[in-house]
Amino acid sequence: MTGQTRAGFAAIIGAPNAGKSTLVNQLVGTKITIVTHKVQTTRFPVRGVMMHGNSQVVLVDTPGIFAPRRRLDRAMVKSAWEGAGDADAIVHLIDARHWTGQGDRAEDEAIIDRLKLIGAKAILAINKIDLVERSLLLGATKALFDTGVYSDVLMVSGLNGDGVDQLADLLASRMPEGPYLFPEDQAADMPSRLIAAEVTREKLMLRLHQEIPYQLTVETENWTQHDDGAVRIDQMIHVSRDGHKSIVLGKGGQTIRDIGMAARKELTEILGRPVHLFLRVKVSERWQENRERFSAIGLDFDV
Ligand SMILES: Nc1nc2c(ncn2[C@@H]2O[C@H](COP(=O)(O)OP(=O)(O)OP(=O)(O)O)[C@@H](O)[C@H]2O)c(=O)[nH]1
Ligand SMILES: [Mg+2]
Repeated sequence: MTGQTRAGFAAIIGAPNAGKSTLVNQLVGTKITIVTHKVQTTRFPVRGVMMHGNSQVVLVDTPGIFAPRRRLDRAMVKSAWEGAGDADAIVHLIDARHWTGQGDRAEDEAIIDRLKLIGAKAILAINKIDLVERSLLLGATKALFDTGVYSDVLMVSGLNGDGVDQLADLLASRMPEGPYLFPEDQAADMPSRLIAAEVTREKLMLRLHQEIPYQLTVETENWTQHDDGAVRIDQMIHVSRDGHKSIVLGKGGQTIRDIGMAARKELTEILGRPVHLFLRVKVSERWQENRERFSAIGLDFDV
C-alpha cells in the first residue's frame, strides 16, 4: 500500500441490544464478537480490526450501557465508557425503533447526557433501519442532532449491511496518521481460549431463558492440540445454583448436548480444524464475587 497510513481506535457504544456486535462483525467482515437477541450479551470490550483503504480501524465492541445493579453490570458499563474514552472516534449506535414509537429511549438519552458531560463528539449511527419507515425518522434525527453531541448522522443496518460502507469511510477518515497497530491479516486479538468460551456462552444464551444466561460464565480450562490436527477443548460452565445446573444439563443431558454440538460446529469453522469439545457444569455460587474471573476478561472488580 502506498501513501500515508492511518490507524486508530473506534468505540461502538449504545444501549443493550442496539446491534453493536452485529455492526462490528459486519465492519470487520467476519464474526469476532457474539450476538444474540437478548440484552447484555457482550460482557467486555472486544476488539476487531477493519482494513479500509489506507486505514486500519480497531473497532471496540463494548457492553451495552444501562443502569447497572449487580457488580458484573457495573463493571460492564464502566468498561464500555473506558472503551469510548480511549478512542479516536466514538460511534453511538441506537435502535431506530426506540425513536419511532416502538421502544424506550431512556437508555439512549442517558448516553447522550453522559456524552455531553464528557464533551465528546460522537458519530450517531441509527441502526436497524430495515425495520422502520425512514420517513418516520426525520423528526427524531433532527432532535438527536440538535443535542449537540454528534458530528455526523448515518442510517445503517448492521444486519443487511445498508449504510455500513459509508460508516467505514467515515471512520477510516477519522483515524490519525500513523503505522498500523495490528498485522493486516489479523481480524481480532482475543486469545483462542476466550473466543472458545464466548462461543459456548453465545449458545447458552440462545438456548436458555430468564435469568439463567446472566448468572453463568464459561471458562476454557484446557486446550490440547492433537498430532492429527484436531484440538480438544475442555470448558467449565459455572452456574450460580443447583436448579440452574439441572436446567443447563436438561433431561438426560439433552440441553447441554445440543449446546455443545452448536458450539463445536462453530468452533470448527472458526479454528479451521476438527474440534472435540467437552463441557462440564459446576455450581460456583459466588463466581460473580470472584476477582479473578473479572480480571480474566479484563473487567474491573472494584466498581
Ligand atoms: N433487523 C435488524 N436486526 C438487527 C440489526 N442489527 C442487529 N440486529 C439484531 O439485534 C439483536 C441484538 O444484536 P447484538 O449485535 O447482539 O446487539 P448488541 O448491541 O451487541 O447487544 P449487547 O451486547 O447485549 O449490548 C440481534 O438479534 C441482532 O440480530 C439490524 O440492523 N436490523
Ligand atoms: Mg454485543
